[in-house]
Amino acid sequence: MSDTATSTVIRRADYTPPAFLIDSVALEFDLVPERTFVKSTMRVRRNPDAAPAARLDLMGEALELVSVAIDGAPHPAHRAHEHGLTVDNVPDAFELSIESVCKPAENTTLSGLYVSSGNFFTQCEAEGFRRITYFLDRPDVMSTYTVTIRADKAAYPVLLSNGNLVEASDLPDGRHAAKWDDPFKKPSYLFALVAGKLVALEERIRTSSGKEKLLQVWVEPHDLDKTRHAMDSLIDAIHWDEERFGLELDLDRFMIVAVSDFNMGAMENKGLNIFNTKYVLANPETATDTDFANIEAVVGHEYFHNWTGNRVTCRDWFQLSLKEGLTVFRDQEFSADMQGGATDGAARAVKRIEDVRVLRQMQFAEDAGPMAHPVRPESYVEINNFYTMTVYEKGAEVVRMYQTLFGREGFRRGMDLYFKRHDGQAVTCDDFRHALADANGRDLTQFERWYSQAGTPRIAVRTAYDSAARRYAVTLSQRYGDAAPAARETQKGPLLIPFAIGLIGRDGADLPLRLEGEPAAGGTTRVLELTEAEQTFTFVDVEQPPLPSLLRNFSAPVIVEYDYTNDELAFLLANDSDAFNRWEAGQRLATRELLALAERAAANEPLSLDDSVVAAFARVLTDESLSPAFRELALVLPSEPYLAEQMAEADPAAVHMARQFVRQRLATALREEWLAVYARHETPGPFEPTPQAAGHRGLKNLALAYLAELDDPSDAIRLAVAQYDSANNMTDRAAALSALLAASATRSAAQADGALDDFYRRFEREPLVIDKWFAMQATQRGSQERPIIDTVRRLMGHPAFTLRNPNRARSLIFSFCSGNPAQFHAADGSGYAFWADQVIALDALNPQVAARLARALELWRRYTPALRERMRAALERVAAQASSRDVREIVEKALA
Ligand code: B3K
Ligand code: ZN
Repeated sequence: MSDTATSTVIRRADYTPPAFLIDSVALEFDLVPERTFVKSTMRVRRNPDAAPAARLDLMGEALELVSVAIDGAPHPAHRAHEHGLTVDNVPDAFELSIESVCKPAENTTLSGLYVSSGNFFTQCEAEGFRRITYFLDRPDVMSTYTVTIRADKAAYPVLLSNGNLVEASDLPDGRHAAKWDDPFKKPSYLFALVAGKLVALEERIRTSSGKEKLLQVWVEPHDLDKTRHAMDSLIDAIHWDEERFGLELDLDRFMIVAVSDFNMGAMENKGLNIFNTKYVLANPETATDTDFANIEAVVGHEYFHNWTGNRVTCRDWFQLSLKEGLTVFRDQEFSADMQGGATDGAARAVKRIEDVRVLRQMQFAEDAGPMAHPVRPESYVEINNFYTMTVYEKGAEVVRMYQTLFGREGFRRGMDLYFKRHDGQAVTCDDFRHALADANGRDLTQFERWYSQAGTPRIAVRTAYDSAARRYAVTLSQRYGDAAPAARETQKGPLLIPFAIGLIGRDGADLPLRLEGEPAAGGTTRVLELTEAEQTFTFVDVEQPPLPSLLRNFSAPVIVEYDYTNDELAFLLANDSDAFNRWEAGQRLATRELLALAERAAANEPLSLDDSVVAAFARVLTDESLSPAFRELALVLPSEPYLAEQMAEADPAAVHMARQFVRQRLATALREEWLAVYARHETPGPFEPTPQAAGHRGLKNLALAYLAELDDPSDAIRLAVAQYDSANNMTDRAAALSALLAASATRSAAQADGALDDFYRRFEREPLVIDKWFAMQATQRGSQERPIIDTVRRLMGHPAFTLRNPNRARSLIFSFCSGNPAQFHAADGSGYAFWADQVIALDALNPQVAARLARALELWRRYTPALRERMRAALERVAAQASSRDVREIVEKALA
């Protein structure tokens, strides 16, 4: 094990302020791929609020030190070591100059300064700046930056950094220089540099105060025709933040740059956002409706960070959710407003359902496993492992609960106070909570538990109707389930849970709500505040026994336990005025059936599906008063991983069998309806990227997918071939290809193979589309005779495959390991052996990406005994061979 792999645990409780501050930095880069020379000149002073230190300790990694000078004179009292640079004998305030060299061309970690397609890019969050120069690389050290970049002009005509361009000049020997100045103080993780052969789509806009701003989306020249949607999304995001939060763009120019080698989605560097191409490039031929929506969301997310993250940043990395949870909440609201406006509840519910589905499938699972941690973690080994569903998605739910408690206006008051108090500062989650509390005159002490306790709360609901007194009592009790030990030790007491509820009468209409003690009835949805372990809320004047609609709009990230009958669920699915809960009722109904079927499948018993379930789905399918997007969501069965997670012992094969059985039953029983829906929701004419048109495409393609499940899939094949050939957009073309792949599981593979070849040839020059081509094959249904691991292994040898590009690695390897559970969890353990090989191979190149893949097995203890043992063996092999801190933390926690 190398020294960098030793597992030093960093604890929140150990936070101390930095002993020194760096007020300003002047960076000079001489860009050369093999050896880039960096000179950093810093104004350093002792921090009056910290204990005095004997020496200055700077972080540095993978650097070659050239020289150290203080106030212009060489300073020999220094020592470079594996983790950085120690400088002794420093005065109280001084100018520190450091010269060093880094090696971008050999940097496969994609953290720090690296080369992609011959261009230079940086990624500094969380701790990449230390791979560029020696620094106090922690978010509570905020400095102003000026950056001078020098490079060969022909090879790197465009030179970008944060802030404003203040100088550009030509140098001897075909080199040139650019100087950038960022007027805002920022932590080092927001530094960015880009250099290379790039072109930009440009727009000039005026912000609310009348100032003109330059917006640019930079890409490689052949991608310029795919930048319009990102630019439109950026403009929408700028206007939205002005309207909803009164927050204006503060720089004269705002740039987005796309890069194809990138570890995650995008990065909010001040004024110079760097994006994975996947979240920038789109036109109808290459991008699906989902891609378009994701681009809007991610462009919004990174832009919103300009205030929530950059202007007000995190004191330390334990506070990550301060910026991430809040910014995810903001991007969710942005997307909902773009989809449905502020008022169209049903359209907004579509976005809410999509977000909750991700939360429940991914975050609830994380919270039940060895990586369980609070929204504000207490410790970490490698911070990059804590960019998690909990910090992001559960964090966003925690922020949403403030808005649910205080309303939109109250939430806005809190935000305003937060910026008034903390603009320009590095602060904590407590500071945010205090701003919300003070602005609304509330004590939110108990609410802190949402930040400190891990695990998913369960709320058991009991109801009692007293017809003589016309009273309806709702008793809510909260507890954590059988949480993983990592979560259990954080659980100290009951939470403040906003629990939205409505009561539905016999005719399906909402009843007016009056709680005991209230003077009159008001409204039809009430947010109950559960603060105790158990509490009873009594509604009065209730004329008839109601059906409760619980946790409307998913008002808190919890699991609700209430025994509805199938008939009641069908009634809610048909009638609830809360669109989220209509969907939820259908999911509950399906989940219950599917889990019962999975148990039977595991015991080799015959399967059958209740007609009432088919009837409930048929009603949704044929109800033209519901939006197509909603119907699509309601007709998609709960995912296999989500179902497996609900079993006492997860059995992916049984879950797959049960889910396939229900899909086939719904396909067969409703064949005519699916065909009719397919025909009715075609979108002829020119492609329109609107949410409405996307809704039609989504429902139509779902119909196609169900038809492909029929024993005789000839209808699906006929429709899919025609759709593939005539498609004028990627949504339809990809859906047709998927349907052909699905139909090929029962029928001849000829059409599927032909379409796959055609697809590849057509899009050979579009890497993001080729990623789809790999992913579709990795996630396709297999069988005993045709295991998909064989396809995946074969595709690993395809000339277009490479482990070095994270998108490509994800498209094949991650898609198989996380997106094809029935095949990945093959009884012979072949999937796990493959997983171990790939984690180890990736670890040598890119620990961050390897660690993500490593997480695919973390829930191994939840599986059936035979699978569990095979998973353990694979984990142990990785534990013995992995060298990075990133992967070791994951596998060691899994095995502990
Ligand atoms: N803040 C970045 C994530 C950085 C991840 C570092 N491993 C993107 C975002 O959440 O906006
Ligand atoms: Zn973010």
